[in-house]
Amino acid sequence: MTDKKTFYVTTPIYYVNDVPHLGHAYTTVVADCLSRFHRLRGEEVFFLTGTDEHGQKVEQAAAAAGISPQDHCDRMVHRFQDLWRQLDTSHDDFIRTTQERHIRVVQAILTDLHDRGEIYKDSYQGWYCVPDERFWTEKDIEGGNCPDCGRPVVEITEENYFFRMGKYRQWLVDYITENPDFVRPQTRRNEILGFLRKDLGDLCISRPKERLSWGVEIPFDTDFVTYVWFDALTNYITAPGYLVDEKRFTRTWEGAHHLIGKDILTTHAVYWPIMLHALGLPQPKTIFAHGWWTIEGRKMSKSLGNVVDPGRLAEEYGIDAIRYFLMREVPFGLDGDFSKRALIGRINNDLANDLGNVFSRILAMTKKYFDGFVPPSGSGESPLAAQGAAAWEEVGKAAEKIAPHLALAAIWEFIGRINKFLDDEKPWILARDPEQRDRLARCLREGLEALRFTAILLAAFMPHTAARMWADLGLDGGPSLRGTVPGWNGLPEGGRTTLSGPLFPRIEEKD
Ligand code: ME8
Repeated sequence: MTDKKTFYVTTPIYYVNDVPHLGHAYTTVVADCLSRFHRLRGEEVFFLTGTDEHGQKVEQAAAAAGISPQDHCDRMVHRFQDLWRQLDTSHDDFIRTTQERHIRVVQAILTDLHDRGEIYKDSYQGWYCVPDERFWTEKDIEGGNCPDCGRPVVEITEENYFFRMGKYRQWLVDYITENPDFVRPQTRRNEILGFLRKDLGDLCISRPKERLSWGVEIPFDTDFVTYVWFDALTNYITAPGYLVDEKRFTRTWEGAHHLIGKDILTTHAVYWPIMLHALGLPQPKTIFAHGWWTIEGRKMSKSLGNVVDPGRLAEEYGIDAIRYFLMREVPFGLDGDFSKRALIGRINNDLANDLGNVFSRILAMTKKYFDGFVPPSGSGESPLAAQGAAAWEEVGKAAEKIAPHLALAAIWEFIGRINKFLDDEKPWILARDPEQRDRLARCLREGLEALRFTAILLAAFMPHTAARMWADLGLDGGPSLRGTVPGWNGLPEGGRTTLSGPLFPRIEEKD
């Protein structure tokens, strides 16, 4: 038996204290589309998301609420879990850094690296902001003051543990240079290579418990806890079974793709690869850092009161419309701006006009001229089959490249072809002439077949819409392939179609 490689995709594990917003939903939705696409092709998939639960902010928020940090995390984690349920994301696992399975792995890694001399103890000099309880380095502080709150900082020297990261700088430069798809897109790859031109210091990976106690305890020195990033990054190997199920781990890890925002590029493209390398583990296939969403041209922030709740948005406009907008509006990797106006524009033009219209036109004519029954396929060639196959191929290439905008562009090109086919054939005119009955049957049959094919193309990106199309076409189950590519002529003759309402009603723009 051969072990098939798994397509493994991760999102960042989000800070449990944050209110989930559109930015978090973005990364998770793209990971969901990729997962669904690879599953549709019959591949083994592992899709991981979760929450980052240790650190000072959690400790402080719990203290303010008068509860233990663990109770605080247990309360907060639901906000993410509920949102993913509401958005119907298909993750296979949800990891929390406070879980026993994770703590065990973090401690095992620390012990392993310490035993091999990759971690050492040293004294550390820095500038401490007492009211903020935060450490700063010499280059952070501004005129002797905290860069965050502006109050004076004090110089502190304390003992800490360090990871020998600096000696791997050249190794990492060579690895990134030899593996052009490792850090993506190209702009981020260049950014990291630029960052690595300077000397790389060792990484302080501990905090004394007197300063921070809410963290994973260092197993060989219980006066310390682990620095949050060392703990957080490890989640990516805990979940697929590192040190617990080596077979599953190896099979999954070989196909790892990390999706992140550009805000956390250095931790993922410098710290993490070096941690893995020092552990003797292979690198993930890709670290893809996408761009940043602003809202109506402004940074999303609590103080501006413009934080977009994706759950509310989905209630108002539908999950699939939001998914479509996020993926189509901006090429994955670039920054984007969200506005209601742009969202409504996409819904009215692309979803209601292009997709919705072609769907209702074909089903309405099938009802009118064939009482809703699928006409026989007849002989002769299928004018749209080759274009459908080409769209499928483009979608596959786009998924490989992690370019969901290109996948949707290819699908919409196909939808345009179907609309054009109807405009050329003019079934409403054919219907007036009884001698053209066969041609009318062939035309509508072709249109229905193209809609079935479109449902398959859309299944990973807009799963609810695809399922609804599938059901209205009188098909059982959900959109699926026969084999590894979707065939043409999958509609059973005599099947009964229904049009249960518009796929995407137009939205009136309010001023
Ligand atoms: O950084 N536009 O968690 P976090 C696009 N716990 N994406 C955005 C965004 C925006 N405006 N805002 C947030 C952490 N994101 C760490 C990660 S991983 C081992 C530890 C998304 O809650 C984007 O994916 O701050 C970004 O990288 C992530 O949320 C940051 O989430």
